[in-house]
Amino acid sequence: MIIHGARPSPFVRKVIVFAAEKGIDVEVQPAGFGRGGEGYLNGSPFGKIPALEDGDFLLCDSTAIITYMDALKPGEEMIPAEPRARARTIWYEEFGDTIVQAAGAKIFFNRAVARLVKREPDLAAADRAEAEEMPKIYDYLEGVLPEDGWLVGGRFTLADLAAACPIINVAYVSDAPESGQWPKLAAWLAAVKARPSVAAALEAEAPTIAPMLAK
Ligand SMILES: N[C@@H](CCC(=O)N[C@@H](CS)C(=O)NCC(=O)O)C(=O)O
Repeated sequence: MIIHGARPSPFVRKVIVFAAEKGIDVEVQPAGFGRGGEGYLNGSPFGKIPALEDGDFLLCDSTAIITYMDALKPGEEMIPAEPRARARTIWYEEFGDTIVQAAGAKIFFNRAVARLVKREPDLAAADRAEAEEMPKIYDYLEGVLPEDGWLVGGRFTLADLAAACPIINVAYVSDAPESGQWPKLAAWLAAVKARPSVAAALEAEAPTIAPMLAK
């Protein structure tokens, strides 16, 4: 199975880690901004990453890809079956993909990606998102994180993975999430990053991240 995309994308990281947690082998092939292999060009009609290629089956969108993987290997590893836990897991995935990513991308894109793709960074937009949008997200997480540290069911699930992925990107270029101002958030983020599947993904993306962070 091939994942087309750039490893540091929160959506790409989400499917890479999800696959690892499900015991599904994936090969990651670089793609993005309209450039990549046939599987990406044909499988992602709007040029977004990730795209999936499984033989002759092409699919885009991280949530669709995760749904496919979960159906291939049914089990509760990442998506609980109990109705309320399952629904809350999907809420946190949606929250990560839309609310967190909408704010986080302004910070990560403008402080890390723009220069690399030869676009003019809007640093004021990044500063505004950091000062005005992200604190509401951190406050929310600080309020909902249980004492055991995981968002749903007392264990690592898609909820933690999806909500954390865009914050991991923000943390590359902003001290706030790990500053200690939101102690439960900082502890949760550290626990997510320490998860072997996530740690392996972060190690694999480090060479791609390094030039983005170079002064
Ligand atoms: N809903 C999609 C979002 C994918 C997405 O927006 N990916 C970004 C990278 S983080 C992208 O491809 N951006 C390039 C573009 O918008 O042209 C998913 O879950 O996969």
